[in-house]
Amino acid sequence: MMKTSCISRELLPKDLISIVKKVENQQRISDKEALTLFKKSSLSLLGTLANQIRERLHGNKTYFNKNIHIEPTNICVFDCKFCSYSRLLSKKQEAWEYSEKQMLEILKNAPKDITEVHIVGGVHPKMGLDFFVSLIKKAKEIRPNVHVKAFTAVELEYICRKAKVSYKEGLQILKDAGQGSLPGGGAEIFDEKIRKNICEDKCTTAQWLAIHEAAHSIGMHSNATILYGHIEKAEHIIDHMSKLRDLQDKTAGFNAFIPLKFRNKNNQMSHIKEVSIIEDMRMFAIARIYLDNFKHIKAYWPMIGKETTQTLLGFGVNDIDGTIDDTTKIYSMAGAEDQNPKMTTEEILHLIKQVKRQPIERDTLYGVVEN
Ligand code: V47
Ligand code: SF4
Repeated sequence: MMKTSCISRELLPKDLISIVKKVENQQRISDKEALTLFKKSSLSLLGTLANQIRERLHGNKTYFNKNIHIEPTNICVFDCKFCSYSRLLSKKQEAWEYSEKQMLEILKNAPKDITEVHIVGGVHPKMGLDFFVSLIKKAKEIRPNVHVKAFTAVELEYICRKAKVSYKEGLQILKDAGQGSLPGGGAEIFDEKIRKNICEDKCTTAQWLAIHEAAHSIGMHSNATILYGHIEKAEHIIDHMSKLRDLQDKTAGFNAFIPLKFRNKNNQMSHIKEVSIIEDMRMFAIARIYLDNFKHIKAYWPMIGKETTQTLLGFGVNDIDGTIDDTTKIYSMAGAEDQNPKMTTEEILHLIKQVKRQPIERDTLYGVVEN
């Protein structure tokens, strides 16, 4: 039965009426309809629709976890124009390269109650499949109950190519070693032209999708991201989400969609102005409306900032990632406000409660953690 709408039809442009009706009736909207909605609707309409969906799926619940990041190296064979963090092999100033022992030390010293370690870094020719299999096995010996979410499709494409194994074989070897799931990085923008412009030498759209499909086929879940707010247009955002929605229809293996806002400090795209919070709210809201087969929309607070994260909880977001414990450099080097990202559990609870939402601690796969 159709729910009584709280959106006044008289105020809507004609071409939006049928689209709004569809969203309110929980019907899927087409790419064309999504584009019209994204381009033409007011911020308040997008927000109202996204929040209706968020509250239908999750009520006031807002998920977070207790996690740390390990970034094995910032040396990278690729040269993405938006990246502030990587150092080419030839340019080693400000570069780091942890040994296995150092990374295991980080894990040993991490707070006792973390449930996840997120391992992502640059693509280093010396860090191959064997190196990571050994790291994961030892990490699981030290902290058997900590979920290992590791390696973007960009790293995995390189690791599997070097090891001469298929994506499925490579992923199975990592799974057997103890890896639990994949993060969503490396997706950037799937449109071939824009991708070529901002990150031409790393894994292609088809490879990114194939790696996530292979992971899902062996029972490993993953996340998906988009890098927005640079040279892309609304069309590219919808096209990107369309490819994800199609794959999710096929595999149901994605947990969360995470829009990542382009930050412009210290990279080759510094001349591009960062978008405003209005664009952030529009991006997250259209994601919530369009991706009807994604359960979770995540705002990654170290990147977008704590106050914007709170605002986004009214624009479709129901997950804010974790406590982090000052273990990531990707965003601080790109100019994010928080130069030492960490939150205590009390701070994360306060952040969520302050906007009258209900904090729920989750594990990586969205099981509720009872304390
Ligand atoms: O793929 C790099 C992005 C991503 C910049 O799955 C930048 O739970 C903005 O994917 N401005 C890696 N973004 C991080 C990532 C991630 C983070 C947290 C949680 C999860 C998850 C995934 O960081 C890269 C790229 O899109 N990135 N440089 C920049 N200047
Ligand atoms: Fe390397 Fe990732 Fe930076 Fe691209 S975004 S240069 S793949 S570390």
